[in-house]
Amino acid sequence: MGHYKSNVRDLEFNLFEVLGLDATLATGAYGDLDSDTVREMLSEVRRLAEGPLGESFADADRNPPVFDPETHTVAIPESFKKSFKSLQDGGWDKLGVDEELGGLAVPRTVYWAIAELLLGAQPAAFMYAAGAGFSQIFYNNATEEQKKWAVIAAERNWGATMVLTEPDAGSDVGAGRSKAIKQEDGSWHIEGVKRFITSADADDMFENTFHLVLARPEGAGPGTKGLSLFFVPKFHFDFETGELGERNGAFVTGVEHKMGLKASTTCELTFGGHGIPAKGWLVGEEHKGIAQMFDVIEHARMMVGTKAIATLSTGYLNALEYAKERVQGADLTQSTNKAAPRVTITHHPDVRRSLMTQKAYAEGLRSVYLYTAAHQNEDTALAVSGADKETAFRVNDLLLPIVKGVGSERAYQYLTESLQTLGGSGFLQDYPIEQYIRDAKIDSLYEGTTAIQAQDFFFRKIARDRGVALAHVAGQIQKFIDSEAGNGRLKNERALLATALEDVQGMAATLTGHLMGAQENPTELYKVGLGSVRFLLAVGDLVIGWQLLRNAEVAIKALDNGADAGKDKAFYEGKVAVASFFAKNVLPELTAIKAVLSNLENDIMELDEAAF
Ligand code: ST9
Ligand code: FAD
Repeated sequence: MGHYKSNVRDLEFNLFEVLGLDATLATGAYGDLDSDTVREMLSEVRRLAEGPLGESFADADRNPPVFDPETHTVAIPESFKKSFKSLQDGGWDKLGVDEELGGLAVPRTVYWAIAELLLGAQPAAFMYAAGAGFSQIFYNNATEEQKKWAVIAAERNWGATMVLTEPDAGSDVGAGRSKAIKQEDGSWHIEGVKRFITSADADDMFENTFHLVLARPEGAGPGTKGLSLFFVPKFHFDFETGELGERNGAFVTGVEHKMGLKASTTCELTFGGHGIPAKGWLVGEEHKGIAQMFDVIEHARMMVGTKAIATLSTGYLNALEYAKERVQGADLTQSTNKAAPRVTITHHPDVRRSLMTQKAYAEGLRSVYLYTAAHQNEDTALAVSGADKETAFRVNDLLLPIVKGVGSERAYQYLTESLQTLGGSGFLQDYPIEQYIRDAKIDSLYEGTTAIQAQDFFFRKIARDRGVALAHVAGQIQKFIDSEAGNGRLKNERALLATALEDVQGMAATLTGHLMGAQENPTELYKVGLGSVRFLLAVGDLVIGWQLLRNAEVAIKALDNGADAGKDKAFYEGKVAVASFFAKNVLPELTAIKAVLSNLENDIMELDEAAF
């Protein structure tokens, strides 16, 4: 058995029993795709993920890619390349892209469920395999002529990158200094140094790689709005046949040594610094770069959140397996009896508390990302929350910082509980959890740090949206609170959820008050900045608690209908227990957060830096 432990049963529960995917597929909107096919796909990807894909997980960590500055290339371990090939050979890199690009259309819920399995087993492979997805986004933004290039790139399995960051432009993408100089033939020369570029070199895994690069055309204005997006291939190619030509002037000039996710190359990429111009082609229109790049970023943020959640889930399942076997100490009620029989650690209350917390965040966040994914298609959004096309779009936008920001923060936080469950053994490389923690740390950093997610969430997704999406989600939660969900058995939990909803609404009102107050007194805005990460995490807990209770409602119905005495019964009982646990143990904490946010002061903003 490899390191990865999937939870396909829970994925199927969410897709079919909670989100009602059968009904959507029965409309024929996705061609021949039916529930059986989706189940087969999940079980095939599970075999891949638990088998060849995850096989090189530890090896590629201990023997990371090696950079050769002479040739500007990296050598990636053979074991990893074999794993990557298993993903590509299965055609999973093409899932979710248009048929024109060689893909298969599936609902986004199915896409992300499958992505969870791949990301949990070998996240770096999923990222290297993003070329077809990038081709799709390039295709959607491209001119008529460029659409053919996108098809070529997808057909020939080229790699792809997103190129924003520079040494002095990280969170502040608009500070980027890379230039684009227009040429007479209609192409552009890109000049500058980009930093931290994922997959910019990939050994021989691809014959070519195309970079989607943000650069500033000469004379363009400052900030993100002055940026344009350019298609810059590693090798030039025949625009009709795809046949490769000369080397283009974009060279990898360094590969970072990292804490984790080592199999994924993180490169410095220099444009036009080696005697060969780095030729690029403007994607679509000028000065649309940041909006076009956000088409990629939105997918990538969803990917990062799903990666983190996938890792927490396998961390929890590894911890659970260990806890069921590890014998240590006596039952607490027998602690004075020195001859009492020794028990497995699952008998200890604190281990149970820890395991149940891990289960709550892993399964709750899974439901959150799948609920979000359901708002990425018109039909599934309508079925799941009654959202029309416009509302679905806004709800997806609202929930993305929760999937990414909350998913990454909570995964990292509770993976330490997974490790703790193993005691000292958790600290060893004999078990995968220490690597999970190292590999998952990046998720709260790239694709916008948590601070950036929290500001995006409040300023853009709530204030600028005038609270429309938030009101839609709050309305769904209120509907659940007012319902008879649980047939009398979730009454207490629904009351706890009602308090949590009021707490979060109070927090939103407080922050909005500071935002309004900033019109008179600009420093009021600092208070939003001081409270925004806490607010994001609090809304995350509310949404997780609600999703877990929705799951419990479905589980109670299944139990009432006489679920199988074997595995199914235990599964459903677990759903009810975890929802109740979260409602009683986590949701009440939001009342304290609300109190903290209602007392925000600017004292630490006024403090001299020397006093820190
Ligand atoms: C990175 C990569 O970290 C890490 C991993 C790479 C892995 C690669 C593999 C990926 C696989 C997944 C892809 C598969 C694809 C599958 C497809 C299948 C079909 N939403 O607020 P303003 C836009 S990469 C949408 O004034 P500032 C919008 O156009 C590096 N759009 O911001 C807006 O104009 P308007 C990642 C948004 O103050 C304009 O930006 N780096 C959003 O100028 C300006 O907005 C980062 O993420 C949004 N949420 O700039 C940087 N927000 O307002 C983080 C903004 O008119 N920093 N726009 O609509 C930020 O996000 C900053 O807040 C900032 C600030 C740069 C936006
Ligand atoms: P900074 O922006 O310097 O942030 C430092 C700290 O200050 C953070 O805690 C941050 O939250 C805080 N901060 C900064 N600004 C604000 C603010 N306005 N308000 C509140 N707090 C703030 N980039 C790409 O373009 N393509 C890639 O493929 C890519 N892959 C990556 C892979 C890895 C392994 C890594 C490490 C990075 C990658 N990045 C990539 C870059 C990544 O997106 C940036 O590192 C990230 O956006 C943060 O930028 P920074 O590192 O410069 O940190």
